[in-house]
Amino acid sequence: MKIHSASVIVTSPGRNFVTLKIVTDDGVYGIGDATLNGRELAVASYLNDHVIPCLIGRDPHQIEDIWQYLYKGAYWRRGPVTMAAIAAVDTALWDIKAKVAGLPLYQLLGGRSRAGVMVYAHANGRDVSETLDRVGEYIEKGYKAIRAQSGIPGLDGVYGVAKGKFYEPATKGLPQESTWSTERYLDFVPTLFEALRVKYGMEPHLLHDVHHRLTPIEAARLGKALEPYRLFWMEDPTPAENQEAFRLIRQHTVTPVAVGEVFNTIWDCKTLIEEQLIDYIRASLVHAGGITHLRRIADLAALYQIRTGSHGATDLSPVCMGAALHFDLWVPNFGIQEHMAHCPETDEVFPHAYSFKGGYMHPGEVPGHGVDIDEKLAAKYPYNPAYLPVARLEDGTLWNW
Ligand code: GCO
Ligand code: MG
Repeated sequence: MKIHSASVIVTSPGRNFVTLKIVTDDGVYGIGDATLNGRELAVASYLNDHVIPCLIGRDPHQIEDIWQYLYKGAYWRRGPVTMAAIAAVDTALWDIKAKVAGLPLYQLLGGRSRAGVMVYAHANGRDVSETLDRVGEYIEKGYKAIRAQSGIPGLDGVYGVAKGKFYEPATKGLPQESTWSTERYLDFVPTLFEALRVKYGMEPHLLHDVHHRLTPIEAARLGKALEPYRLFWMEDPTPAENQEAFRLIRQHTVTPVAVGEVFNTIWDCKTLIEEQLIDYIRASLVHAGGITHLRRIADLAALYQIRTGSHGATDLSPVCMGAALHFDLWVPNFGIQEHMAHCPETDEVFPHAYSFKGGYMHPGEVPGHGVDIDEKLAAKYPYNPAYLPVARLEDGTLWNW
């Protein structure tokens, strides 16, 4: 069996997605997600101009060798563009292998380790009372775990809070600017979680995303202040380029910490894992080199009782979601999977076998990863350039969004 051809499909059914399709000489095909929010065409070009020519004629079953060839063979290692491209190839090849075997992908990884994959939903509101309502709606729908974000008094346009009904941070045109104040945020967040625990009790798992906004000592303070509300996790409390920074957070709080949605390789989390500075590793299949590399990260994390909590925002396509659910069903040190529902247009372009029931998702039993792309429909949604916002402090200093 040989790789006969490969193509990149860029489509925007509600938001932009980049999808790689690899076709074999037997006519079997696999697809992989290569979406990098706000930098989509860089990955499309990397694939079209530099990766696809190297794939033609190779044996699609040699997933590991192809991974190493694209990683080591480029000489220039790591980085989000490279790793998203490698991930797309890897995911498409696992899809092909599983289709040829006639098995759902999780069976090739070692079979299922659990009955279903616990997912967390996103509840957000302009103020505490709206966030309380949204959390209540997700509890009604059966979710066991809910991430809560809220507008902050005195700030407009806070991370994670929708302007309309549907939260999507990337917007058309140049990046939007928002104002950030750590002082206002730190005073406010514990009041949100206090109100949530008063209203819903201790049972639902509650999560919160700090979105890289704090310094280590501020993150330590927040973690400590949130301890009475027993968060499932506090996410991205400070930027993680400096992994050692998390030592300081750990000295002060037992609130569990989750990091990694912007990581690309095992090197980004080596210290965090080996020194047990985090509790959940959030690397995603699409931005951290596909199943082949994510498995390596998860295995390292397992040595230290760190569990997975893969990124699953709407800027990861249903292809990533489907493949991630196979991974989650297998991975022994699974923690939780993020689930931010896609809009109906996206779901139509990417028909999928995965489903949700009672707080858990399942990848389905069809051979492969169970997600397809309707190319005719995809062509009706041309690329629509959009950027993520930036944040500035009240005095105008550029901050972390
Ligand atoms: C999350 C993330 C997202 C990111 C988005 C950036 O935890 O889901 O923080 O909301 O902001 O993926 O493109
Ligand atoms: Mg996040």
